[in-house]
Amino acid sequence: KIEKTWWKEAVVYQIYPRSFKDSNGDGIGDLQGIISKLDYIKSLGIDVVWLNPVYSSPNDDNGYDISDYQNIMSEFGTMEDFDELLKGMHERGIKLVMDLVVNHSSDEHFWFKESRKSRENPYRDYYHWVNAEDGKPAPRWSFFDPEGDAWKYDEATNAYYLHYFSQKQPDLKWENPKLRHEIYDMMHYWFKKGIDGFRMDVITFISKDLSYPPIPEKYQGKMWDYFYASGERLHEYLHEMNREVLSKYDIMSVAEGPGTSIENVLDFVDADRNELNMSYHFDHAYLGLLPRKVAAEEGWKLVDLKAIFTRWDKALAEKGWGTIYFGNHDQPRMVSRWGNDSPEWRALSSKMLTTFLLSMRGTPYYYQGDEIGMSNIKFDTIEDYRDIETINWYNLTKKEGGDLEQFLSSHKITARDNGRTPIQWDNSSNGGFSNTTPWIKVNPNYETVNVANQENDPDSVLNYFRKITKLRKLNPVLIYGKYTLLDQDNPDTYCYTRELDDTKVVVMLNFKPKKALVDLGINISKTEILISNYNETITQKSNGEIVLNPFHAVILELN
Ligand code: TEU
Ligand code: CA
Repeated sequence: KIEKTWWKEAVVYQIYPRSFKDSNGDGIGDLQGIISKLDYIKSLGIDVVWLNPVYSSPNDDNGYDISDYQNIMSEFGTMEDFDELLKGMHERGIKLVMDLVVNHSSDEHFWFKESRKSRENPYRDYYHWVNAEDGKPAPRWSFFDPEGDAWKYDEATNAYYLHYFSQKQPDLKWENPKLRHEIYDMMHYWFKKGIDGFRMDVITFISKDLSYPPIPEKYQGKMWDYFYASGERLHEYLHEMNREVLSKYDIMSVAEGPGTSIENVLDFVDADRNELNMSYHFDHAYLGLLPRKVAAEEGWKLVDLKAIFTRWDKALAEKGWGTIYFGNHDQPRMVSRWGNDSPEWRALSSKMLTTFLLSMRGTPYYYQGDEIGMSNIKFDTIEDYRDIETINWYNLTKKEGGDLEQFLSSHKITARDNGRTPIQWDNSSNGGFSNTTPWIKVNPNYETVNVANQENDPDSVLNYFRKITKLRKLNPVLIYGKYTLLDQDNPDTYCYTRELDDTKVVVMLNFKPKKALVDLGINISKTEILISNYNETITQKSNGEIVLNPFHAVILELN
């Protein structure tokens, strides 16, 4: 029933260019830096690179505020560099997926500069404006502007414009067909250059109710995502985008889907709807956190994590296709959030988490640096932060006389900058990322956690990742196999089977730094170890219980 395609079989590796590799000594990662590492990227055994935005941008939100969709950000290089990068990837059999950021543009985009000039300007209707004399619209939540709301007063035309994110990220008005067709033309431009798909930034937010009603009671205080993602013309636009653009190329599309749920996900990814291929949700990302990650609560429980992934697998078991991720540029490092980043357990729990990501059903999205077990930098002062989200929320907390100590300590767990520190290539200064002071501090553990000292260590996190990407490719059961959760109430372990035709494997993961016992009704002597993060056989007690070591990860094939 599930149709086989390349993007279902792919492992996606996300590159955040600003922090990947600096080639010209300005402390900022760039395209030539990525080009210099293409053989390393190839060595990982991944199939697709998702590249965060590299378009012209004032970098108010590190490239998610685009001022020219068809030019390369000067800090990252030139269009010639881009063409060289794309060619270098394709020569190595690696596909390139770009970031499509069209819920909003930069306020420095030509369109917005025109739009704000006058109420009669031909570009006026490319954005959401409400004239002041009609009264300020009901407040909307702004992710990055907690002081105000998402409506910003603009003197020039005595009107308010809408920005769900920063004040420099005005929302585009998809209700205007002229705007939609400008976007489609831009997408064609990139597809004609040969890119292989788009990751679509907050694409769920693009449809708005132009009466701009107050946020309904049922959404108050919850994740605003669900309200912003409830626009009634959303699927009309996605279907049109598919008809006008996506359907014309052999490409993949993945929605970054705040506000998607197991109830509505098939509306986006059921192939029969001719909209998008995949989407990613946030149900686990906020597990144990207050809304918008502004503070960490009591933490999370493994049984809840297991329930979330099992629910999502069920929702996509017959139709559509899912994504599996822990890390990205908006998340803290996975080993700090879900594993244990102490020197004793960092490598082992990184391999355990990697085993999960590469043995689930759905395309894995794997974040740069997780393949060597990079961990949260845990900044002590606000001056070290670069992320507009953290800085603006800190300033609000300060203005309101809030607890700044608590703010900083919770952000050591949750802040996005934890995942944005430079890749640690070797133990030279700045971790080999740059020969000058980087735009953001390098994690001081670069002297021990780096690519160079893992390259030739057969037991390193890096070589474990290389092993398991290969294993996944050789075992379609890990890609297309039916997923069944086992032992669901076990608070310490996550065990499941994958079955395809007459092949059956069992995955056993211990999420804790202590031994665990699991009774899965499996006779170890009738199995073969496909991969394990311990170089030893599995112990099974006479009563059938299997002993898992701390942070043990093992995939067994049942004979
Ligand atoms: O993130 C969208 C999103 O859901 C954000 O609210 C994100 O979850 C939050 O900032 C995490 O604390 C996308 C991009 O991935 C993000 O980097 C951009 O900042 C944002 O859209 C605006 O473009
Ligand atoms: Ca640079």
